[in-house]
Amino acid sequence: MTLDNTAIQRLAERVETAQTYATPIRKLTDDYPGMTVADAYRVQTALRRSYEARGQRVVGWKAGLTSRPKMLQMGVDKPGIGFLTDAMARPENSVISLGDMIHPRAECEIAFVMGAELSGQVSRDQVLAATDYIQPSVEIIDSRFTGFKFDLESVLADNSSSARFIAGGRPRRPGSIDLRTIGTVMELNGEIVALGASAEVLGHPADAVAMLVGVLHEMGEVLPAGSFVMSGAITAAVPVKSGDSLIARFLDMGSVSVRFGD
Ligand code: OOG
Ligand code: MG
Repeated sequence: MTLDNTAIQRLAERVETAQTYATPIRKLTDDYPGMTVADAYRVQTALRRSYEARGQRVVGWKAGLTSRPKMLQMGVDKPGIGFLTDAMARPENSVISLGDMIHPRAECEIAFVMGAELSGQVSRDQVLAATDYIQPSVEIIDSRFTGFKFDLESVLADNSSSARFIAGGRPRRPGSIDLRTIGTVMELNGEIVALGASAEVLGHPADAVAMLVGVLHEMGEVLPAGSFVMSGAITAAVPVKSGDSLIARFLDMGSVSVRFGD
């Protein structure tokens, strides 16, 4: 840690303003080159507390940069986490407004709904045992940094680009399906724009949840029962614009459809 509490608070306000007004900012490390990953999570925590103080509720967490296609796309080689609030949730088959985002991109992800609390260093099997069900999901990310360009510290402070998320499709019990071999096809306006398989996510998406629980532990937090957890994009993220329709198909798990508006 290199930044004092005043700097952390100031950076959280800078990020919150960029998120609220959809105005791009320089990456935080341009002004604070000594910023560490621990500092970045302190900014993220300050941001979370601020949203909670405004009445938003944390309903889950997301892992990000957990697949090679994502790491290559963003030029970052380590995964991270972010929080999800009720204000970010959108129903499937709805029209999602993009006017309040800067440069949104869509991702196909396997989501876990937790039946039991998890904390500390946990194994893949412990994650699966604590999972009530898994479900297809789509995440809409929106980096607050100019040109969608950042480093690990900046993106973590920006809550890992979290913007919106949609759960849908057919929920499955974790024991009823091989979580490594779920094929995904993303169609944008009827064209296939991204193809993948779930093993891209750290070899097994439950390992991304284990990573996330470990990071939470370092932040002094646990993953509560009932949490909605996204394990990270399987493929590179795809830019979306008003008027687009998106269908994310998941092998043996149905699909998630949304349309985008102004
Ligand atoms: C960071 C967030 C990455 C994922 O699923 O990999 C993410 C970014 O790429 O902007 O949500
Ligand atoms: Mg994501």
